[in-house]
Amino acid sequence: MTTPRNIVVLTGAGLSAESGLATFRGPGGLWEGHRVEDVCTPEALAADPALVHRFYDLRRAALETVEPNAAHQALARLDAEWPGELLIVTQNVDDLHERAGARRLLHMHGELRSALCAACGARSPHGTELPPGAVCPACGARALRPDIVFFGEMPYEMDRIEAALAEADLFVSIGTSGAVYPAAGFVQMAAHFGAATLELNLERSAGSHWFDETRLGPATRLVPEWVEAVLTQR
Ligand code: BJW
Repeated sequence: MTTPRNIVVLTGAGLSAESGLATFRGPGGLWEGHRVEDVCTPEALAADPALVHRFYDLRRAALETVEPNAAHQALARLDAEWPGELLIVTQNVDDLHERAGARRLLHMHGELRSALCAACGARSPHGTELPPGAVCPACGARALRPDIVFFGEMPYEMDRIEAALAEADLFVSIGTSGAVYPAAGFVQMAAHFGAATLELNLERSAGSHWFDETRLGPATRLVPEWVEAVLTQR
């Protein structure tokens, strides 16, 4: 691999697993016993808003009990020290990347500490419980919902992500199962535009065969090792 200049990093639930936040799929996963795509939908929210709001209240409260781990900290170091372009695209709705200090970051699947107005589309910071019918600070409608991208909804900032992938010469995917699109397709898009591709994961993902290289192990070991190497090579 020649020395990269423009890097796109995609992160998933595996990055926060060692901080104590459950992943989605597999034994002990957040949605164990359910197909995520059956319960995480606008239809499920409409059918039982109290249940869905309560679920995200508990997830939001759980953020108080966890801390960024060595993998979040290594990516924040990369953000601070990498002289080229960098975009960290996280599918995670927790705030551990920013608490570690990352800035060149976007949350494509929304954020637990944000509320979305179903009436006007405004997004507002929201750190406490969010009952159904809470008032939107922008338009006054009683229409605030968790700012989470459900199945069938468009992820955030796709234009910006696709532009970064088109310019990337290195794409790195960390701790994601490759089960959910469009994120699962980023590796092919990056490769199409000529980027080298690297996967860091505890086990092979659904899309492992698309990557030039896969390294297996816990994120708290693999990510600091990779960041150290890429900063040393530059
Ligand atoms: C470790 C580790 C450690 C563990 N160290 N690693 C048919 C074909 C193709 C697409 C579709 C289709 N039918 C429908 C679709 C589209 C649909 C989709 O992908 N469905 C699939 C089920 C097939 N996607 C959508 O609807 C999306 N929107 C959309 O497509 O809009 C249209 C569009 C068109 C064109 C362009 C763009 C858009 C929206 C998807 C929204 C996903 N939302 C969720 C829920 C958030 C709410 C919540 O948090 O409760 O986002 S689903 C859930 O999955 C969450 C995650 O961000 C996402 C990905 O999960 P992730 O992060 O990969 O976690 P896991 O648990 O799956 O994997 C953990 C990984 O970590 C594993 O690999 C472990 O090995 C690893 N790991 N410990 C390192 N210590």
